[in-house]
Amino acid sequence: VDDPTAGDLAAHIAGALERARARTRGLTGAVDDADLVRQHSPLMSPLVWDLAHIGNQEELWILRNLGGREPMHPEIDPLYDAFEHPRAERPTLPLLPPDEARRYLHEVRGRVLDLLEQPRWGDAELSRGGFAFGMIAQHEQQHDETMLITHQLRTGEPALRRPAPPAPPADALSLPPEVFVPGGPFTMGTSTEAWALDNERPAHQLDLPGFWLDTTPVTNAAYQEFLADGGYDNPRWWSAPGWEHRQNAGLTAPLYWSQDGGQWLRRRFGVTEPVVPAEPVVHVSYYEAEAYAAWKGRRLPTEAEWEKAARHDPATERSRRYPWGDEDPLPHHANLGQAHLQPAPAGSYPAGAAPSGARQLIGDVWEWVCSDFLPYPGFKAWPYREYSEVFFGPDYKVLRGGSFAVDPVACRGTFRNWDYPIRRQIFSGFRTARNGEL
Ligand code: AVJ
Ligand code: FE
Repeated sequence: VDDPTAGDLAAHIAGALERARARTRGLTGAVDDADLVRQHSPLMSPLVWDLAHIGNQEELWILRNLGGREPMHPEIDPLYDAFEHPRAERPTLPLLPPDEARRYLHEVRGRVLDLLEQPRWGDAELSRGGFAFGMIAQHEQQHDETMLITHQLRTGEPALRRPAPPAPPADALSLPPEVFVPGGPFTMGTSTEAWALDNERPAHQLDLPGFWLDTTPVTNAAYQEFLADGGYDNPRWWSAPGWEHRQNAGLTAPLYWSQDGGQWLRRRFGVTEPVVPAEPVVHVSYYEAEAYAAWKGRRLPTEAEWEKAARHDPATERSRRYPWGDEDPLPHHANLGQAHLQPAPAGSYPAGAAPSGARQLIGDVWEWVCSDFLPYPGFKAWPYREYSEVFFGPDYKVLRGGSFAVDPVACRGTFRNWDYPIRRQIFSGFRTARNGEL
């Protein structure tokens, strides 16, 4: 989507919107209506809230703000404004019942596709490169990941079809444990990626010292060594806020893990199964990631280090869109788009490796980095402050790279996610780094 021609752009947009909608239908059609209106965790909205919120944001940004149309149902707007009601409160609101929510999404989408066929879409800035449509396709996919998190939190019989797990990589055992990223300048962020969101902008130069980075995300096997060594009981490895949280929340292992005799089990989408040693660890908080890294005598990478490892090409001295190059993600590059309902074994996706040799920077698990969520120099909130700007500051830590639940449209080498350091219902893992020269 860097600079497509107008005709291709409309087709590209229609494809991205339909892909998001097919996924939304799958996630909301997998359970009955009673399940859609139920709250499965106070951390999450009922699925029917996400559903109508998707339609409401599409109406707001495409039909009203881009196309200049009148509101369709102004009385429902406050119900679906994420800042008016915290998630825990949403089940008590007079939400649209599932059938009405589905009808609303269908009506909005019909009008959006009509607008897409017009020679001019409206507001010039929002139209540029199809940005407003791209933002809305990403928004729906982001809520699809949110709904997948709700599915994972949900108890009871499995509801989702589980495709076969990805096959292990042929060369996993011969991979070096870490790769070196040479020091020097690199370009962080973007000013040219048409559908990049405000917090990814603008491109700016940074000069970093060389550092070493884990070739792959930290695996369950490695994490289990931390558990076996009493890592959760030794304050030495934890930061002060991390240890306080570990005590208050009674953390003893990643979320969804349990022990049966000597064996670690995990619950995944309604099925309890053995923890697979070769898979990246997932459902850990920032504080757990930080403690593991300290125990290893290492640290979490900074956000800039992560992005340099994922994008910098020393041969051309420019930043790529993805670790493998500028080509949009294909199934052999990365585990994305809920093609599998789990991360792939560490070392998978050799075709998606970065120039440094690091693998799985994109897809599989979101990776905690040690940086707070802050604006880049020259940041401008656009098109609304509530996407990024209101979250900047020390309360949120950044996650990079996207999980198996992220669609390619909402994933780039520059994409930034953020959450509270205590959160672990998200598909979060990490890799570690250390200072040093080659
Ligand atoms: C970027 C994933 C933190 O889900 O809270 C969805 C994305 N913003 N609707 C979130 C978002 C508005 C956001 N994250
Ligand atoms: Fe939203």
